[in-house]
Order: sequence, then C-alpha cells, then structure tokens
Amino acid sequence: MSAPARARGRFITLEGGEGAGKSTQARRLGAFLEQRGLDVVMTREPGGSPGAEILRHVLLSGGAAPFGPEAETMLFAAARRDHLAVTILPALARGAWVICDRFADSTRVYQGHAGKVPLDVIMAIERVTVGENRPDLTLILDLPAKVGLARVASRGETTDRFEKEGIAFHNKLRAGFKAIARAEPERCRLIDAGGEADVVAEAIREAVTAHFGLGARLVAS
Ligand code: Z5A
Repeated sequence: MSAPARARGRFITLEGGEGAGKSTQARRLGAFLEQRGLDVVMTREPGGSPGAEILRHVLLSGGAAPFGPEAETMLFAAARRDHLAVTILPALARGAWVICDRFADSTRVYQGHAGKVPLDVIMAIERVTVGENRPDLTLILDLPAKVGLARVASRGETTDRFEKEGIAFHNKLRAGFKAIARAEPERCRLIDAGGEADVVAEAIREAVTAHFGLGARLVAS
C-alpha cells in the first residue's frame, strides 16, 4: 500500500472505553451529516472490511491472546491496514466523510497504556500501519469506567475478551485516552459522555462544526 495523495474527504474517529456511547454517537453524527447532503461512510474497528471482520472475530473471541500481546497488536494492525486500503482510503479519495468507531488510539490505549506492549513498539507499528492517514478529528468520549461497564452490562449480552478485564484495567483505559487528548489537542476533542445521549450528541455536533469550520450551514437543522 503506497502512501496516497491527501484525501479530499474527512476522517473522524470516535474513541473511549466500554459503553462510552461511541456506536450510539457515531450513528447520530452520521445521520446529522447525511441530512446535510454529505456522503457519509460508517465503519468500525476492529473490522470494517471483509478481511478485517475475519480478524475481528479472532481478536474479540480471545483466539489471538495465546500468541501474546505483541502478536495480538500486530493482528489489530493487520486488520487496520486492510480496513484502510479497502474501505477508508477509497471513501476519502471520492470525498466522503468517514466516521470510524475506534481506530489506532484504541491500540495505543488497550494494548499500550492498559496492556503489556511498550508504547514505543505500539507507535512504531502505528507508523507502518497508518502512516500519514491519521484522523482529521478524534472525538474521545469520556466517562467513569464503572458507568460505562454498567451500561454494557445492562444490555445483557455476552462479554468479549476486553470487557472481562477488571476495573483497574478500565480505569487505565480512561487515563490513557485522556492522556492522548492532552497530548494531541489539535486532533482530539474530549467529550463528556456522562450525560443523556441527546446532550452528548449536541456536544459532538458543536465540536465537529467548529473543528471543520462548517458554521451555520451545518449547525442549523
Ligand atoms: N480493541 C483493542 O483492544 N485494540 C484496538 O486497536 C481496537 C479495539 C480497534 C471492540 O469491541 C473491542 O476491541 C474493544 C476494544 C478492543 N473492547 N471491548 N470490549 P466492540 O466493538 O464490540 O465494542 P466497543 O467498541 O467497546 O463498544 P461498546 O462497549 O459496545 O460501547 P460503545 O459503542 O461505546 O457504546 P454504545 O453501544 O453506543 O452504548 C452502550 C450502551 O449504553 C447501549 O445500551 C446504549 O443504548 C447505552 N447508551 C449509550 N449512550 C448512552 C447515554 N448517553 N446514556 C445512557 N446510556 C447510553
């Protein structure tokens, strides 16, 4: 995969711990932008392309864990590279707005900050995998870990490999995402995700319109 020319579209990622409301808010943001006539592509990680969806199953079932944290990280990276090549970059090249539920910051935080892989290794893999194709805007949905876990538990679904981790792991996730927001303020916006979904959605719309200078054209609905 050679480095593409600067894409014409916009690349927005949503990040945060379990139950922060990423999927809910990604859908709302997608609808908001579509209503304004924009070409929107909704996608997620791990997954987002046929090949990466196969790796998603391996990763979230815990099937990759026995190979060790570095190998698991490389599988996330392999899925991301396919996702970029097959889904994200072609969409950006045609001018679409890509909204992605989790991306490389999740690797930094889950496998790095809260996991067992040194951050310099994580960043080296990220440079190879993502290169210049970083998000234009990352919305980091922040709320106490126990609130997010309670939301997930209330769905009554079976838990995956990462949801089974203890509260200390989930507190480290929150701290890791906040550290990224502090370190990269030009790319990241920290969003208080503890309120009602409507309130969070409004904060996200404001962040997106301000970041891209879209002004009244998109704010008025
Ligand atoms: N992972 C990784 O380790 N490394 C990587 O590089 C990548 C990922 C890319 C993917 O899981 C897992 O892979 C993830 C990290 C790891 N860890 N886990 N587990 P996933 O895609 O299956 O799940 P998730 O990304 O963690 O999403 P989630 O737990 O389903 O939560 P969410 O998308 O943030 O929230 P939601 O589905 O929108 O909402 C959760 C519930 O809360 C739901 O019932 C909503 O109706 C409710 N909700 C949403 N918003 C609100 C508000 N504002 N108030 C009250 N209730 C709400």
